[in-house]
Order: sequence, then structure tokens, then C-alpha cells
Amino acid sequence: MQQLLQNAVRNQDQTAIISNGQSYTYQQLLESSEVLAGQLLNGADDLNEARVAFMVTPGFDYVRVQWGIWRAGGVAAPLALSYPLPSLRYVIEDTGAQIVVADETYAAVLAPLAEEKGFRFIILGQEEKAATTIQLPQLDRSRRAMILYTSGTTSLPKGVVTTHANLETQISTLDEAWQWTSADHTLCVLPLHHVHGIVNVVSCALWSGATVEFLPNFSAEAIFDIFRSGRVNVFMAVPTIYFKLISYWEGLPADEQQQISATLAQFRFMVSGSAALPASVMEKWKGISGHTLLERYGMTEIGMGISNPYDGDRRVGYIGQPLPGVNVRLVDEENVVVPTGQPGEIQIKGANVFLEYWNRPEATQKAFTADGWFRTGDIAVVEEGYYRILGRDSIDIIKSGGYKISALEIEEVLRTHPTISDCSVVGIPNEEWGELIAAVLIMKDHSVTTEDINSWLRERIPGYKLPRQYRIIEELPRNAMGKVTKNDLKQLFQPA
Ligand code: MCA
Ligand code: AMP
Repeated sequence: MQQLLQNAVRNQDQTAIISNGQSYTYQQLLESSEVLAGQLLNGADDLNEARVAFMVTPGFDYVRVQWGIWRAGGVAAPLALSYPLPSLRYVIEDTGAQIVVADETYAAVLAPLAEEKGFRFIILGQEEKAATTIQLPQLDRSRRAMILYTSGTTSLPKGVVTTHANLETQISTLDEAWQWTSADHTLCVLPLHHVHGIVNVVSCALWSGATVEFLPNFSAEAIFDIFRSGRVNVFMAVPTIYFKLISYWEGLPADEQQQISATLAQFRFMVSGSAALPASVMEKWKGISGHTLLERYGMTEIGMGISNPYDGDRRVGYIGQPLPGVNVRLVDEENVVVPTGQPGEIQIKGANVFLEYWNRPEATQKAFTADGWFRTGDIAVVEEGYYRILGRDSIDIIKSGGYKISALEIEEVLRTHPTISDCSVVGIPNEEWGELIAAVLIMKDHSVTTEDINSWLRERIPGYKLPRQYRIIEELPRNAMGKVTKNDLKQLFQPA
């Protein structure tokens, strides 16, 4: 945080943020985040790592709250805007948030929880006045800075805790590797409860004195409108977004297509990540924009680990080479490093790697080897010096639209439905979404439709975790150990 602030002071007069049709300088961001820090402190010297959950539309307010929490010595816990109440409750309870901040759009969503739980609830625009002179705490880099929730091979999401030092390393590594400068202008269309949007887009831009413009909701039309203004020169997104942009562009009249292509050709670079980039998407996008997308690999627990080069050969189907300062090794099931050319699990070590899973010492311990390497669970191989992802070691982790989703989490919720006696959730390959969530159900009552089940689920889990396809069968296939054979279940979703 300290370095981020120092950089901001150096770039005071530059435009930091454009949101809601308004521009804000670094000076305004510094001043308003200091005021917010004062409100959070409310007379105390230091929040001492108190968790502050916040539900704020992407834009200037989001960043001033995030910086305000950091400057007051708190731990920032951004809430997903698409979550229904039970998922928000889970994050607020699991973090033990003492303060919750919301903008006016989301205040009503959180109001019932605020009443029930009695945390300090700050609604932006209705804040109490802070003292005029505020003494902000000195922050040690080893202190906790952020908690982001990630799904894994357990049924409930875990809070990934990163320190200020972790974040500074993650940001500065990308800042150098991808040659960010204060002349850059990026457009953020990603959600801000995940690393991709928070670190790679917003924090890298602000670290380097660049401008970050926000579009709070995904819309291909709005993205191309902003691109056409000629302001943007850096863009990062998940493969599904490139897929959607390509589809939209293909439907435009030829003169508009040409206009857009001419603007895109002026960009400095464009990045894809969070899920495997299909070769077809990479090639079509190159045809439209003239750019070879830079594909990189990351994880909530490590930030970015492996990246195709900024200068040099970006290879289709490969995630590139370890970023500077990130140690990477591939190991077999006995945790022995594999010979070059053999597949193995990616393990990572470096100052970029997270501190712990919040309040889960056992899970933290299991996630690291005895000699301190973080086990990613992703399987890769090195070919001619480039890493290629082959898959994951758990069939229960699904990536859809760039979101990591635990099949077990959806199964647990489905099993609480009164007419479902058993179920199994799998990810099936899909060019647009990476994987589509699919569920197999054993029903007690066949009059209940899958639409009924989806609307019931919608109140309990976020929309992006909803199954998109269902099959109803009489019995789940199991192996000799009694375990559901998910590979067999996937066959049920093969097109006829
Ligand atoms: C939505 N829809 C889906 C899915 N999600 N259909 C199939 N599978 C899905 N996963 C459908 C909805 O039902 C709806 O259909 C229509 O799409 C629009 O829904 P909506 O919720 O409005 O979606 P959207 O706004 O268009 O969102 C698509 C999106 C979004 C923009 C691709 O999923 C997104 O922002 N993804 C990025 C996630 C991300 O940032 N991940 C990074 C994690 P209908 O119209 O029929 O009702 S960090 C990470 O992974 C690491 C660190 C890394 O390496 O980066
Ligand atoms: P998350 O937990 O949401 O941070 O997701 C991290 C996971 O996304 C990784 O463990 C990988 O499985 C996947 N991932 C990220 N980038 C890529 C990529 N370029 N290619 C394939 N998978 C990726």
C-alpha cells in the first residue's frame, strides 16, 4: 500500500479514474480515501486488521473505499455484487467483518443483515463527518491487506488472505513484465471481488500512474463504444468476454467492423487469462484486432505466476514462462520434480504467494508442501520452454466464464432441496463459457421441473453457479469404492 500511495503522490495531477462519466485525479483519490479512512477509524489509531466488507459498484467509490480500508489498517473484503443474501452472509460471517460499507445501490441488499448482525454499517453518501486532521497508522508490509473468497475442493469457499507485501509483489511484477506506464489507459469490465480485476487491471494501472475507466456491467456494445473513443490502449479479460466481443463484432455492418478494427490496432497490448483461451478465439481476435492475445496463468492464492512474453513469441495454447520472482516446479504424485517434458502439478513459491486461508489452519497446511511450495492442483507440461496446462487434478473444480466453481458446493445446496434425493454436478466443455455447469438429479417427485429448481437455487447461490443443463436419472453410477464416477456422468451431456 505504501508504494501505491507514494506512486499516487508522484502522479497527483494525472487522471486516475473515469467512472460514471466523471474523471478523478490521483489527488482526489488520495484525499477522499483519507477521509474514508478517518470515517472507518472513527477516532481509533488503527483498525489493526479488522475486516471491512464492502459492496460497492466498480468505479471511483470502489477504489476510495478499498484504499480507505488499507490506509486505516483494515483488511479489505470485497463482496460480489451478484451474490444473493445467503452467500453475502457467508462472507460477512466467515471474515467476521466488524464494519460493512455499501453504496446506495447495494445498501438495501445488506440492510437486513445489518439489522440482524449489528455490524457498523456505512452507506456512502450518508457517512458521518470525520475529524478534519486524521492521523493514519503506519503499515508494516507483512500485515494482512485483503481477503478474497475462492472455491476449491471443499464444499464451502475459503478466504484467501494476502498481505500488503504479497499485493505489492503481485502488482510490481506485472507492472514491469507488461511495461505499464503512466500514459496507459485501461478499461475495467471485470468483477472486483477477484484478482483479475483487482490486481491485474485496477491496481496495476493505479500503481503506474495510468488511467482506469470503469464499465460496471458487461456489455459488448458499450465496450466497443468506449474503444471507439480511442482513449483505451490496454485491455484484459477472460476468454468468454473475447468470445462475446467476437460474436458481437461479427454481427456489425462492415464499415463499423472496420472502424473498430482500426481502433483496436492502436492498442498497446491485450491480455487473456483466468481460463484456457481456445485457439479459435485467439485466432479470430487476431483477425479482428491485429493483436496476438497475451495469455497468462494465475490463481487467487498467487496472483499471476506464468505468462507469455510481452516482447517475443506468444504461443497459442501455452501460458508461457514463470514471471520474474515466481519459482515454479512441476511434480508427480509423490511430490518429486518431473523430468522436462513430463506432466506434473504446478507448484509455486515466491513473495507473491498468499499468507493463509482465513481461519483455516488445516487447509492452509494442506495447501503447502513440507518445503513451502504452494500446490495449485493444475497439471501442466513444459514444451520447448513454454508451459501448457493439461487440466486440473480435481474433477470437482469447474471454470465457467472465468469463475472458479466448486461442484461440491452446488451439490450441497441441491441436496437440501426437498424433492432431490441425490445429485452430482460436473463441468462440460463449451467454447463460449470454457465449461458449462451441468447437474444430474435423482428426484423424489417428478412433477418438479428444472426451471423450478433453478429459481429455487437462484435465491441461494450466485447466478454464475447455476447449472445450465440438467439430466434426471434413476441412480448415480458408482465405482467399486462407492464413489460417483463423474466421467461417466459427463457422457450424459454429449450431444446426440
Ligand atoms: C451467465 N450466463 C451463463 C453463465 N453465466 N451461461 C452459462 N454459463 C455461465 N457461467 C448466462 C445467463 O444465464 C444469462 O443468460 C446470460 O449469460 C447473461 O448473464 P449475466 O450474469 O448478465 O452474465 P454476463 O454479465 O454476460 O457475464 C458474463 C461474463 C462474466 C462477463 C463473462 O461471467 C464475467 O465477468 N466473468 C469474469 C469472471 C472473472 O473475473 N474471473 C476471474 C477470477 P440469459 O440471457 O439467457 O438469461 S480470478 C482468476 O481466475 C485468477 C486469479 C486469474 O488467473 O485471473
Ligand atoms: P481462481 O481460483 O479463480 O483464482 O482460478 C485459478 C484457476 O484458474 C487456476 O488454478 C487455473 O485452473 C485457472 N486458470 C487461470 N489462468 C488460466 C489459463 N491461462 N489457462 C488455463 N487455466 C487458467
